[in-house]
Amino acid sequence: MFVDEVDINVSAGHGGRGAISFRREKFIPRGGPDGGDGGHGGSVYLLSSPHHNTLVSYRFHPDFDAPRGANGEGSLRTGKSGKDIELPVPPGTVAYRIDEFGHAHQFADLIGIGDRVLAAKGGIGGRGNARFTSSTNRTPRRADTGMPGEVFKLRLRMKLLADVGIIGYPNVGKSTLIARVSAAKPKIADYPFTTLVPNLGVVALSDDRSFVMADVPGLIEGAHEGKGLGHRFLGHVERTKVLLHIVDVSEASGRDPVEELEVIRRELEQYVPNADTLDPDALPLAARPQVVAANRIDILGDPLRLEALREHAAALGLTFHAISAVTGEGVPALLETLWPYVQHVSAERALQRSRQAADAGQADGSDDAPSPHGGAGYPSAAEALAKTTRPAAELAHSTNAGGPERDEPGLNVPAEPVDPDA
Ligand SMILES: Nc1nc2c(ncn2[C@@H]2O[C@H](COP(=O)(O)OP(=O)(O)OP(=O)(O)O)[C@@H](O)[C@H]2O)c(=O)[nH]1
Ligand SMILES: [Mg+2]
Repeated sequence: MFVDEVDINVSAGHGGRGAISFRREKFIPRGGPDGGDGGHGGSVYLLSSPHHNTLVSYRFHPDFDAPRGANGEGSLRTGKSGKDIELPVPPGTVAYRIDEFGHAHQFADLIGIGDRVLAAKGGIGGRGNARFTSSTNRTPRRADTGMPGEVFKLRLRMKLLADVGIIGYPNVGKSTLIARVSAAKPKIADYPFTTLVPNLGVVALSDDRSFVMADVPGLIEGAHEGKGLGHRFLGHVERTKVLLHIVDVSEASGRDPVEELEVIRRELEQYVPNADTLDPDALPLAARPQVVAANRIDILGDPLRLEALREHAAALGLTFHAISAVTGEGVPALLETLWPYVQHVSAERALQRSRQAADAGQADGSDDAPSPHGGAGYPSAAEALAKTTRPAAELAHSTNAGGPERDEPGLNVPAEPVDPDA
């Protein structure tokens, strides 16, 4: 099951009580206070994990309580701290705290693998009576009870990390393309709405270049009003740097290719991002760089259909490629066209971010590190996902479980660079 949003309840552990105790030993008649401190309560952390690609497990188990700290004891023994708990989430998960009015406030964006963010802090342990000794009170009978841990309602929203988002009508060959250029194995079939949840694939180019592509379910006219699968999945291309339109130029679609492109572009314009989840520096989807690929040229009858779309794209200033996702014709050139967009936008965002940092008088040269709290300057999705100590091939293996027709989005890393011409 593909679950990209859940609400969960987290409570950190209460701090343990401090002890009230006095040293009692033979020949030491009036030993001083020796009550130890209580242990700290366990905290709750969110951890971005490459082994997770859905939030489904939280739907059925939404409550998490970290253990309390143990009470302090005599002989200055501090209570044991409660064990922290870590909740694994897919990379790209945005976390919010929900206030009493039901408003969501973002506090973390777990982009890089291994990002770990405190969600609820455990209460500190109470002080034992040994801490209260003073020159005027040698036998304090007082200790702290320990502080309560933080309790929050959290919303977790997964937003896929991809550099390139493939969009288009249903049945135009979006999944066929991602299957061709990456190790992704989405279901492909000759009917609309074959793809019901987004798929990710890592595209490897020569010279160790790679980027992540997302194939999202098809759009139709009126998607913004909820037609078809609606706009729901467009949130998953919000992080992309470039959008790739796939347009079926063959006669098979029964549509005019120019009109098809225009419908999708209008749908992008109508897309209203969820204001509290959108990277404030991100361009609206309709203003993102867009590349147009005319697909199914292998079965194209009337070449004028292709030329009309080519001219239309040129008039819009969009880069255009004619491809066949089935035969691979034109695909390598398309991937090479996408690469500079992936690079260029990263560089632009990094520049923008260093300017902001300079403006804030805090340029520190460490700007390239991905911030767990989001903002501009994402690392490329491939970089973020590659921030793991495990080899890529193992990553592919572990995240690709479920067979070719699985329902989950997969991160599919080919062990060898894929030659789209092969
Ligand atoms: N001849 C030809 N057929 C293609 C090409 N690309 C895709 N197809 C076929 O078109 C059909 C639909 O392909 P999909 O990749 O499932 O299309 P999709 O855009 O992912 O469709 P949805 O998931 O429903 O949105 C399949 O039968 C593919 O084999 C192409 O370049 N040439
Ligand atoms: Mg598909």
